[in-house]
Amino acid sequence: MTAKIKLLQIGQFPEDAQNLIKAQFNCILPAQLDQNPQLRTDIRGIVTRSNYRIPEDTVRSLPNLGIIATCGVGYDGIPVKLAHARDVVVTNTPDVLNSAVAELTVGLILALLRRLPAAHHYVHANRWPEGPFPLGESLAGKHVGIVGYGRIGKSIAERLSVFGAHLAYHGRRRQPVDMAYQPDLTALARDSDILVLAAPGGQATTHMINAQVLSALGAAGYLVNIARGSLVNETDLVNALSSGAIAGAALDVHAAEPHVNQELLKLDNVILTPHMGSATHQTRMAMAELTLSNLRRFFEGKPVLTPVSS
Ligand code: 8YV
Repeated sequence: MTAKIKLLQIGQFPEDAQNLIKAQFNCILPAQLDQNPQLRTDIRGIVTRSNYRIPEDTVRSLPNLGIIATCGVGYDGIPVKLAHARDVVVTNTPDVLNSAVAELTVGLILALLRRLPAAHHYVHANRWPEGPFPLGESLAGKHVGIVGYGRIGKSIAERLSVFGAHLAYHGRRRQPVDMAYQPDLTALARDSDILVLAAPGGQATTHMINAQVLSALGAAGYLVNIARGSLVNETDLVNALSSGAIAGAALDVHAAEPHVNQELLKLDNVILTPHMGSATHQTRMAMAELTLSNLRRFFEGKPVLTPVSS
């Protein structure tokens, strides 16, 4: 029986996905590598998750590294240029998670507009006899601006159109789609009731949501972030939420995961979830299987299924 190929595993995987990967590869954890540096020459690949950062020194320290496979669509935590310069293949898992992330986005929007967490606690605290819970807002007829119109942005738009929302998008370039394109982010915020962030993380989008954009979104506006915490200047967001410059926000992603900005915890007009956009059994298994397919094909000398190009 041939020895399993050794991979450096960065990040924890859900149990079912972890078992799938360990059945086919020998997963070495960073702590093991620190204790046994001689293992570095044995490591042929890195398997990771998209919300983990891989230091450039890690890539440089593995002389026989051939592939970095991330279980997730985002690769802003991977030094892709360095990897490619060293002829290391990088793969991600696009498309298989579009529906799950889009579904959560719709859920967060409805939770904000209808104040579902507060309504739940109102009944649980036996406060209903005090009188009816305050009226909420309809999604039908709302103007929703989508920032980042890639695979996930498109999946979100498909679902929101069914709810009768009016849609527009902002991105690096106009796309051949039947939807209003707004090249100016502040203008999109001004014209939106709800601003949904679906753009990739990275230097180009860091803090793209700042005090100016939030002011344009306005006192009746809502911000929803299911992309990356880095897109939002959280200090500006806390100020906007605290002052009423915007009505509310729902954040599934955060600047310093798994730690959340403590100022946000003091506010009652923000919904916070733990980076769970793709966190369904079905989706995470599909992501793990695609990650494994990429790894297997690479080591069999075949083209990987979903290479990262840039
Ligand atoms: C999480 C995501 O990274 O796919 C992404 O880019 O942000 C999410 O799916 C998840 O932890 C992936 O394993």
